[in-house]
Amino acid sequence: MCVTCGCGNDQNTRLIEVGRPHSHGHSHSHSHDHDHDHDHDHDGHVFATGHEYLATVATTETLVLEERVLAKNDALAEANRRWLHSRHAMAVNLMSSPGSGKTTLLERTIRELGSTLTMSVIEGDQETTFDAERIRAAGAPVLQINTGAGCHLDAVMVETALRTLDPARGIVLIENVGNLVCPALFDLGEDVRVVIVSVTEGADKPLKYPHIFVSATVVLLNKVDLLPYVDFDVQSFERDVVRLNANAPVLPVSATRGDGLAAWYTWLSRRAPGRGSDRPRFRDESTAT
Ligand SMILES: Nc1nc2c(ncn2[C@@H]2O[C@H](COP(=O)(O)OP(=O)(O)OP(=O)(O)O)[C@@H](O)[C@H]2O)c(=O)[nH]1
Ligand SMILES: [Zn+2]
Ligand SMILES: [Zn+2]
Repeated sequence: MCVTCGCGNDQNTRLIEVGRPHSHGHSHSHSHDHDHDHDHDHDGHVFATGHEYLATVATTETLVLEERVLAKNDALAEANRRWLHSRHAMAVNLMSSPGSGKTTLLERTIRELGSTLTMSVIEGDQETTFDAERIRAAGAPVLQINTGAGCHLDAVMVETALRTLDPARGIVLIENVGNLVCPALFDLGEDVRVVIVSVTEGADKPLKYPHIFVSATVVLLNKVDLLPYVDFDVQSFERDVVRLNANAPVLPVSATRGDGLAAWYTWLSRRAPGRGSDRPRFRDESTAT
């Protein structure tokens, strides 16, 4: 269950190796027990009463549950990070709204940087293996996680995926479920958080959804090829990102036309294990001579 929005059911999560036949480990029964109290007064406020009352009385319990779920997730994420570092690999968590261009950016990055940087991919979507098939065609090892009703990936899902993927030294790119809200709360064991916004979404996103920007390592502004056709104030977007997180550079890119991708490749390559000067210092290296 997502502690942010209360949706989802982890039992429906599926791990799929694209290209191999798979069987469903669960039945597709979708009958729900839905016996809430609906004290409708039929004045048009049809979702009131039962849910609002439950929300009030459950606040304390929800907060305790939220803390426990997140603490457990954080511990597992730390274990994922250590496991990756022990094999000279690191994870990059890509987060955005649906359709901002995560898979397009990954496809192009794999095609254009794959000869100099070892990359593998974990794809997160509620349903389908569409994205994993695109990544496979681009030439990288990939594993698809389908979260069912889940709105984000978590450290348990990534741990399972990592053990199946068995990534080599290099970078594991994790495309999170398209959602600008819940993924922000869940550390997956990554060293780098990439937040992607496309210019068609509007420049107000940092102020409306601040949490994901506060935790970003870098912000990519995608689809800049469409700037002539949309009302998007790049300067105010950049100003708002800096206000929330002065450490996260904003890189304007077009994943389809190629604008700004050289800067993205340089930024990413510098952070890869065994490269550049400002890459993360891994514990097993800091003691090495
Ligand atoms: N014009 C333009 N279109 C783009 C760009 N990047 C991606 N697109 C288009 O945007 C649409 C969505 O791209 P995806 O890469 O599938 O987006 P996504 O973030 O992976 O989507 P989800 O996995 O559904 O969350 C596709 O039609 C892409 O071709 C870009 O830089 N410019
Ligand atoms: Zn959620
Ligand atoms: Zn995608």
